[in-house]
Amino acid sequence: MKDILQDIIANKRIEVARQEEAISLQTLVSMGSTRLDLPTRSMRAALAASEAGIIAEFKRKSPSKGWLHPEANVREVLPAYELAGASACSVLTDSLFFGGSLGDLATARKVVDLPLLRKDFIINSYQLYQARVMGADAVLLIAACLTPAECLSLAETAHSLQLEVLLEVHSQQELDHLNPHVDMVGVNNRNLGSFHTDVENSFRLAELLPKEVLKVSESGIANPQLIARLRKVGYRGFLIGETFMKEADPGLTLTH
Ligand code: IGP
Repeated sequence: MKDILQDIIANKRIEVARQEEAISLQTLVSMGSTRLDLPTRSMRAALAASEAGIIAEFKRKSPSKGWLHPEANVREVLPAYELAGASACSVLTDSLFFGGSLGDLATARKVVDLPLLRKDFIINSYQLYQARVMGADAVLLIAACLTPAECLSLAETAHSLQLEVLLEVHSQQELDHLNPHVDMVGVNNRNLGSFHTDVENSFRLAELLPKEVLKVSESGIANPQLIARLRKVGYRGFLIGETFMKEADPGLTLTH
């Protein structure tokens, strides 16, 4: 079976090329100049300071689960996440596979004060500028989509735009993507190629992660007991989407 990640990346290359054709980098930067002058919020600091460390994700659908919440509205869900005590929010901006948009990110910026993560498949620097202009504070770089050299160059550019970098790894080998511009490392419990999800992956990799970097566990997190166990082995951030988004009222689930 062809790995879904290859399809996602192939589509992403076409999508970003089209976007760049429609709005050049120069135009994007001049349109976003007011935003570019504003400071960003530190997601790393918010997670380090919190006893809970929840990064609550806005995700309408996923390739593995299909539609979770087609009608979900950023204007309702994000303020509810904030009220319920989330430390940060993640907004999926991929449209074809996850039903999101950059508009969702821009709306998110208007309705909450929390640090915002642009969650997408970032393959070139144009997407970093988009993230910054639309109001993101941090970006996800996925090791499985990038070479270590690409990852370094994107992380440098992200930092030059005051965006923090969350590097996502799934295996020990991918730790070769670590570089000094990585602020947080996320261990994805889901294999993006096969969708197999196993939270033990975070436990397996915990001791191999560098001490100084803030550790995030991603995907398949469904109960507070698991979060307590993950905290014991050093994780300070917990990226949760499906558990919240499959409910009628995603924000409410976070309080229970
Ligand atoms: C959230 P879950 O199982 O709680 O919905 O997972 C998040 O970790 C997941 O959406 C994710 C993701 C990604 C999505 C992790 N890495 C990369 C798209 C791209």
